[in-house]
Amino acid sequence: MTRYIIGAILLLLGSFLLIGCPPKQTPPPPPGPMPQPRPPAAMTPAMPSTTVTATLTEYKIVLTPSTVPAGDVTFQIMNHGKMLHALEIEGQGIKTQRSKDLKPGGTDTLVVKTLKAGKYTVDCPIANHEKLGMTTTLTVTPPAAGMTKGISGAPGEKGAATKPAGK
Ligand SMILES: [Cu+2]
Repeated sequence: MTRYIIGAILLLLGSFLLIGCPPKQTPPPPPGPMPQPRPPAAMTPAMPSTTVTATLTEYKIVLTPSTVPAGDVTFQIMNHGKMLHALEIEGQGIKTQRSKDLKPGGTDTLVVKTLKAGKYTVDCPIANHEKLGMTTTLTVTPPAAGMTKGISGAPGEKGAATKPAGK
C-alpha cells in the first residue's frame, strides 16, 4: 500500500519536474551583424531634366537654350514686358500646357514631362500676341548615346537651313 502511494508521489513529482523544466528552447540567435538597410534607389539618369529660361516681351519669346535633349523640361518664365503675357507649349501630340498669366515682372515655372524628340511651338496665348510675333520653336533632340554637356548649338544640323536665295 505505502509503496503504491510512494510510487504515485514519485510519478507526480516526475511529471512536475517534466513540466517545470521544459526542454530547452533553441537559444536566441547570436548577435550577428545587422542586415544592411537597403540604400534608396539611385536616381535613374535615363531621362535628363533641362531648364529653359523663357523671356517674354512685346512681342517676342526668347528661349535659352532653344534646343534641349529629350526628357523633362522646366521652363523658368519671366515677363520682362509691359503687358500681361503667358507661355504655352504644344506639338508632337502633347497636351497643350500653359503657364499662369504673368503681369509685368511676373515669373512662373512650368514643368513639361518627358518631351520626345521633335519640334514644339512655344507661344503666348494672351490675346493676339502669337500673331504679333510671340511664338518660337523649341527643338528637342533624341537622347544621344554619348550625351555631351552644353546644349547650346545643335551639332551639325544645318541641313534644314534655308538656302540664301541670292542668284
Ligand atoms: Cu503675350
